[in-house]
Amino acid sequence: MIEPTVELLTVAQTGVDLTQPEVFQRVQENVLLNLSFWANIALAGGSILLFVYLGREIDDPRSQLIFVSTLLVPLVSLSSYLGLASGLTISFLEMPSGHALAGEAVLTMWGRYLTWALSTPMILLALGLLAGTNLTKLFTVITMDIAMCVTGLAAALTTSSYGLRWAWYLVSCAFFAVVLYILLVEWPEDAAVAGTSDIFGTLKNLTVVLWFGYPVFWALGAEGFAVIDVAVTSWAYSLLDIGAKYVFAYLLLRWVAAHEGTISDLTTSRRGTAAAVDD
Ligand code: RET
Repeated sequence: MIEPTVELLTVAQTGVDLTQPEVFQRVQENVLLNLSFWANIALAGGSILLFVYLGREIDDPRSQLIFVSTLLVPLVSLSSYLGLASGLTISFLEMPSGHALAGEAVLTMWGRYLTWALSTPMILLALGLLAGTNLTKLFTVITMDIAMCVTGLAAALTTSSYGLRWAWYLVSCAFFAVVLYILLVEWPEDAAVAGTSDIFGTLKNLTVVLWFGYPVFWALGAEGFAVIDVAVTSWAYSLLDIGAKYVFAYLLLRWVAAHEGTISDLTTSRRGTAAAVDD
């Protein structure tokens, strides 16, 4: 009896014109899917309180900027998951021919890709400040990252052609490659000069490994090859989010709160060198 239920909850027969209350109803009926949202809402709420506590005595302006950008990660996340849980940022989209679920309306959590365009730049801003990088690299990584999220959104929302869904996906991967280059090649050198190599290295590894998971699950999920179920994909994203956002932010803030001097020295020494000109 599992078959019809799954069918009903992930694929809607008249899906394309479902109203928001109907989408909400379907999300509620799929307990696994709904839990993947509410677990993150609870974790984001707890993280916000913990982070405010951790950052309560940070005085140095550069450390404060890292704190604010890190705090924005769970704040955006809470809003993002509320959008999904309420059905506001979910649509049932009819898949084009060539797709494994061609002609059927598939639950698409497009709100995720939209809000990543707000949360991931905050992660990168915090990491870049920690590495003591310059404005050019910060601007590059953040704009490429936003482009990655927006083209990922385009991949998920394209219903006219299966080939074009994957074309958008590849464009998004190209932007991702630039982000990876800066994370793996440019920033480790900057962090070595800044004296933040240890913590930067840990956070860089966590970020690179977990961020790779997102395009993999996009490809395996209902939006790509449809090898795995919508609720399982949603849990995969939710678990990746827990590591890439809350664990990441906790490790970073704990370090910044204990090493404010290192960050503030970085500001002072850069001011006294030609580095300011690079900015
Ligand atoms: C998509 C699909 C298209 C190809 C690529 C993707 C990459 C997504 C990434 C998302 C990271 C999200 C995070 C969110 C935290 O709030 C859009 C899935 C490359 C890397 C860390």
